[in-house]
Amino acid sequence: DARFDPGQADGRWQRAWDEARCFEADSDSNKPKSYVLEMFPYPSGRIHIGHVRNYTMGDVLARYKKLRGHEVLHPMGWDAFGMPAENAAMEKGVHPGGWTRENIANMKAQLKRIGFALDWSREFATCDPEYYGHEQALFIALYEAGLVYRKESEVNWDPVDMTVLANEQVIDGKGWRSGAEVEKRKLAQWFLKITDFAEELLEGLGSLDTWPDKVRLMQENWIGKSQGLEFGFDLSNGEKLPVYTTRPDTIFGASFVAVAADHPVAQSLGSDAARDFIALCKKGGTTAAELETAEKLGFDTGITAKHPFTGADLPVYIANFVLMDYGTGAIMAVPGHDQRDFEFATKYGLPIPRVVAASVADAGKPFDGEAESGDGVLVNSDFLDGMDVEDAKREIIRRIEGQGRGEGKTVWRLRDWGVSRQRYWGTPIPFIHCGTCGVVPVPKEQLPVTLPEDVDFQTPGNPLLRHPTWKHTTCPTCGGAAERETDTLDTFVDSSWYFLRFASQPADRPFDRDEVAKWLPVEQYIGGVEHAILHLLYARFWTRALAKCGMLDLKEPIASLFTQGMVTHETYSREIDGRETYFTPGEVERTGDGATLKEDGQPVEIGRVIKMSKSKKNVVDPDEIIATFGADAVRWFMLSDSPPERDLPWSEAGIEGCWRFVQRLWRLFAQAGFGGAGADANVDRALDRKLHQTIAAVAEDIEALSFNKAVARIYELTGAIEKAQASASRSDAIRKLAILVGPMMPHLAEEARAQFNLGIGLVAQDSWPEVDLALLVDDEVTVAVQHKGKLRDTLTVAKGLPKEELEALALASANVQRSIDGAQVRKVIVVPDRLVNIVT
Ligand code: ANZ
Ligand code: ZN
Repeated sequence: DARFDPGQADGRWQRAWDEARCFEADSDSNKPKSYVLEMFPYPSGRIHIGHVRNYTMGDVLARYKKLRGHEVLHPMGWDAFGMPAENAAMEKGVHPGGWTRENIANMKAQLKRIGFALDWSREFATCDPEYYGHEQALFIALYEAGLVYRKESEVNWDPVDMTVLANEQVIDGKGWRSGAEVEKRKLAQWFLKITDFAEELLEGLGSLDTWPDKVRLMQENWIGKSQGLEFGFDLSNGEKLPVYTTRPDTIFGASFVAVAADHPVAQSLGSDAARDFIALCKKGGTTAAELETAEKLGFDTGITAKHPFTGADLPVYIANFVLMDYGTGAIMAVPGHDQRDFEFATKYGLPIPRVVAASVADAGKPFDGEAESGDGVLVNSDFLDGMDVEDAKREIIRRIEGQGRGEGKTVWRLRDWGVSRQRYWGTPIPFIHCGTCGVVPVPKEQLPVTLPEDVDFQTPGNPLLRHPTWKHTTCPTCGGAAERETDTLDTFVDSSWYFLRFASQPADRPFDRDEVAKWLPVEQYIGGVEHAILHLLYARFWTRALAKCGMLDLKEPIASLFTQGMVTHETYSREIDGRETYFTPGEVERTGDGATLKEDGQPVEIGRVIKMSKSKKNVVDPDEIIATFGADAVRWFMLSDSPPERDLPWSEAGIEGCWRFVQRLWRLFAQAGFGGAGADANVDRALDRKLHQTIAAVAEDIEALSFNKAVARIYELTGAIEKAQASASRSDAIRKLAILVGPMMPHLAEEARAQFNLGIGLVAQDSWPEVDLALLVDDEVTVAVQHKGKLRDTLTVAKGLPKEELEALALASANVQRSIDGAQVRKVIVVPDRLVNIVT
């Protein structure tokens, strides 16, 4: 055919790969193994363009590794539990399970249409009872290892919906759905002891040198190891108040002391005013970030604290920016050098002494509207004056320890992981509460504890708690009446071990340790940077925790991580009735540097180029563009132009260009049969060299995930082949080009091979072309060989080849031999890099 028709070809080859079971991974294979994984999607309903980019990258790598003779594991599944399914249930009256299954079916069909080389035989959804049953077994194993516990903890409580809210569901202190003022409540919650692994998780980052630096830094900050001092103030009421500081050097700059609203010192105050203030503090958000930005509020307790060196009486405040669960829940406040303290002191008219300055001469310099948290020398600090910050820290710690008043201490920002969710659509926490025996794990043979099907979402609260029968059971220990735990697990638990289950799927256990060892660690993990902290830290923690339980021989689950950029597009909007209304790219006509709405021809505003999102309508639908341009043009676009870690601006012109390139390649593939006439025309050394250099370079680029560079090289090679005269080299280059583009444009490659006889069998199961190393040398020269004053042959040789070798090559030439025709060679004149003249 004159044109490549993806409408025909795409489906044909997708079926052919399925039938040949091309992409099913064999754990018992002797080949080197490659585990290529992209973050599995949440089945929201449709694949979006960000998924397409993410999975295309992984797919190119997986297909390439297969061509390199690796046994490749490239699985796909569904992160299927979570809130959106329950929201759909509440809004549309559908069952979360049915909604989720339908979405999975749709999205799987979409992924298939893009031709991803996935091992669908290993597919699972985290909402499969089989999967979450194994998860329950793992949770119990961690419990038995002492890594799971229950504790009273504060939650966001929506008094109207009668439900616990996640932090993201609290908007300006109000429930996102009910709009009611959110309260803080104490509830018994399940926790995983990630803090036991804080040191390991921090140290382990050092070995992850192929992870992006920014991700490692984010995890480091999240774990937040700080070296400081804990010491006690003597209070005017006779009690001792321990505080924690990471800047003991600034102790002479402390002008007040502050405690959290939950602190015993605050709680013990009897006055109404104190109680009102504490209630006020409870209203705001609880996260450190919220506290950072919220207005600083304080309440003077009337108590004072004696400064350990100056003897001054410092006022003790309750302050809303002090957290109860960090350090000791109390601080020495140094307004000159801590911004939160600065804002507080400014508001309440407290002194702001300077104790650190650029030099001793600057001791009296006023502050410029904000705290100075930087380095310098100590001033106005008695025996510390003139010291640098580090020396002063050591000196204060030494003196405080000497007084027996406190000691140097390491404090971690990392908290234990609260995994309780008062929700239906999650993994039931496999425990039973018995009045006699307490909290008892569900016996292994009773797993999985499955979710009841008949649930009601029209009444607020947790459907599991309300269910008439589900929670009633008998105690596995004493046989008495008992109740099931009605909390379900945070969905981040589901994604903390799914990569193990992909590698090994025994029916009776979560995974097989030896089989996991064959595949893990994941050779290349690809996903969004939004998972830089939680998901990736939890996955690392689970791996270490399971290893500690003796279930795994693995420290780090992911050898190499790559975080891809987003797909972006400008936005189109217009103000209608005072509200910004957005339009899709399809509804808009671009006119030079402006844009109009197709419907009414009136201008619309062109907004910034931002991540594609439904709310801003700046989206393209993968199905639509695949229907128009075929999977390969879309895949090619996803890899072209932008480095993969950068954002990729979607453009109509760009995808059209990709479509044209697909057709251009098709026309070129059609020419593979034209070998060129005559022995002399058969070799095109320049093209050979270009081909082999490209084979080597594309391989390097794909291994480095520099897909845009690989794309550029393929454009170059294509141009070179098009320009070359017909020759055996040219035919060879065309055949090999079909393999080179195979990982990126797999349908085109297969269809061209089949139609134009470019090789045997499926491209997907072929081998990456061998590189002829001799052809990689770029500094080659063409040397003319003369006999009887006439040009008989040309030799392409490495520059600077010694005379004797040139002479030997020249005499070995078939053309030269024919010309000499048996005559006696009397003399050979060699001009290196240029000429060989043979005299007979
Ligand atoms: C005095 C000081 C002076 C502080 C100064 C900082 C700068 P990082 O380093 O992030 O761990 N802090 C201690 N416990 C707190 C709590 N429960 N709630 C809110 N803030 C608390 O932060 C440690 C610093 O945060 C500590 O060092 C303390 O303020 C404050 F120039 O003490 B600092
Ligand atoms: Zn019991």
